[in-house]
Order: sequence, then structure tokens, then C-alpha cells
Amino acid sequence: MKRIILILSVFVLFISAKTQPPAGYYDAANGLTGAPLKTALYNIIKNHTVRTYPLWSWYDDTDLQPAPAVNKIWDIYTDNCNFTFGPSSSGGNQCGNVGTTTCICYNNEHSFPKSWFGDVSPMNSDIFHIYPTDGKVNGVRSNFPYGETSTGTTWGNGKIGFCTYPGYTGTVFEPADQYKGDLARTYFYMATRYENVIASWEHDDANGDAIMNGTSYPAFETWFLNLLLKWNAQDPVSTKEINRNNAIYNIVQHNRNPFIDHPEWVAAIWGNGSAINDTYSNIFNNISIYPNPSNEMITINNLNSNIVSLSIADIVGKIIYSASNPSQSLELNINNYAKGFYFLTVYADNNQSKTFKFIKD
Ligand SMILES: [Ca+2]
Ligand SMILES: [Ca+2]
Repeated sequence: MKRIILILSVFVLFISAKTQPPAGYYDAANGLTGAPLKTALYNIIKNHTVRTYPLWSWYDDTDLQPAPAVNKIWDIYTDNCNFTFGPSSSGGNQCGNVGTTTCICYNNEHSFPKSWFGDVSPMNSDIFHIYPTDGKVNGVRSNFPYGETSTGTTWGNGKIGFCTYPGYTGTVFEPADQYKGDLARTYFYMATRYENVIASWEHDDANGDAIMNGTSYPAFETWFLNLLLKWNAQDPVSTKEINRNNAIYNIVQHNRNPFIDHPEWVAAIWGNGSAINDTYSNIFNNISIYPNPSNEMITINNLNSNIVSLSIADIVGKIIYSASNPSQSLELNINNYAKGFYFLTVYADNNQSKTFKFIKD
């Protein structure tokens, strides 16, 4: 009997770790690849339940270490601090004073830094990219991109230093090997869940600019996309990620990370990375707006025939102008626009888009 119970409980554990999305959840994505697959996934996962920052109260559902640990936070930046879940008033290690060393308290790490998208909702409380981590290492990481550094200084289980991965030489934080795939799939989630806005984030912060290319697809600079693809391949989906995805879906936000459920969709969408960027980057890079700033006429030039539509939004995102199949050079009178910033988004026939900023003065 004991043996049957043991087999049964192992079976139940296996089932719970493998819980898949509800039947039909991904039906609209069937048979698609490339940017259309990404857009189909965006429509499936976009309307999640937005929770209130700072998310402390969800971590016992999403980020506890497995048994035999009891009530211990799973910290991806140290692995060995064994923080107890909860505020200090109930004996937990929720920050508190971060201090000058590791293992004092844990706080909320925006793995996709909030300064990269203007610290606004719903991104700033989307728990898919927010992990409980050691407060000190979180501070050291600051808002530097993830990368690889062979010369960096060790903090927790990661390193901070100059990037030694080809294509970037700025300061990066290198996470531990066992979480590189987790974080890559987190970033693929961000590029998908926020594909309607990510093209406008490129210049919010210099460190974000280093990894984003100002498009909705592929969304990332070539060096960083290649790094994410490498990390996704070398660190496959783990039980930790599956359990976290299920907890976020069932309890917290009611949406899923498609790249944990279907890691093969990373290649189906982004392929080998660099080829996608090369195809359309020149088309977008040739587009210009002048004069900028302007108080009357603007000319949008070099709209290649691959550009199928464009729109202009004001500072709060309201679309005030749109056009389909624009001619190669478009003149617009903006005399009646209020003074301020405007965003021109151009869409190509591969579903890729790029956003440009201009000023009415
Ligand atoms: Ca992993
Ligand atoms: Ca950039």
C-alpha cells in the first residue's frame, strides 16, 4: 500500500509540474510563424489582471523554494541566502535595509528595468519579469542590461562588469547559468506582451537603448537577440519556470508566458536572430522627418514600398493621424497640433514597426 501511495504521489507531482495551459488557450496561434505568431500570442496574453505594486504578497505563490524548504524565497541572484518569506514583523526577510552585503533582505527586482519603459502600468507590476532577489545584488545590477562578462566582479551568484559578449562593450550584469534561460524567456514574454508599445521605449534610457532597437519585431538589437537565443537554448525550461507560470496564470495575473509552454516558438518567431534585423533595418533607418522640430510643415521621407501604413500619436498615445500605403514622401501640415512631443509609427509588410519622435514647437 505504501508503495502504491508513493507511486501515486510521484505521479501527482509529475502531473502538477507539467500542468499545461487550458485546452484551446493557444488555438489562435496554430500554424503561424514569425511576426504573425508573435502578434497572435500578444492577443492571447494581453488582457491580464493587473496587480498592485510592490507584489510582496504574491511571492509565497510564485517564488518559494521547493520542499523540503519551508517558506523560503527562491532568490535567483544568490541561491544561498535562504530568505524567509514575509515582512520582518512576521519573522520574514522582506526589505528593510538593504545594507552593504548580500543576504540581508530580499526585494522586488524588475529584471526588465522599469526605467526602460518609464515606470508605468501595467509593465511596472507585471510579475512575469519581477522576481524577489537579494536587495544588495539588485542594487548592484542597477538597470544595466544582462550580458556576459568574463572580467566582472562577483556579486551573489552573478557578476557585474564590461560586456565580453560580441556586439556590446558597456557594463552588464551576468546572471547565474541556471537562470539565463529563465531570463531570456522572460524577455521574449516582454517583447510579446508589450508588442504594441515596446517600439517606443528605445530612448527612455541609455541602458534600455543598448538592448532594444525601436521596433516591435524583432524588438531587440542583434547582439542582444543572439544572446537571448543562446541562453534560451543552453538553459531549457525547468520545473521552477513551469510552476511559476502556472501560479501566475491560476492565481495572480491569469495570463501565461507562451515561451515556457512552447519554447519552440522562440525559434519559430525569432529564427536565428540576425537575419530578421538585417532585412528591414535599412528600410527603417532610411526614414527621416524634417524639419524637426517644426511649427508648420513636416516631411516624412524615404517611405519604402514595404511600408504599408503609418500613424501619429500624441503624448498620451491618442492616434491623431493615420494613413495606408503612403507615397514615398509624405508632407503633413501640423500647424493645428498643440506644442509638444508626437510619435510617428511606421508599419512594414512583415508586421514590424518603428516609432520616431518629433516635436511641434
Ligand atoms: Ca533555468
Ligand atoms: Ca537601441
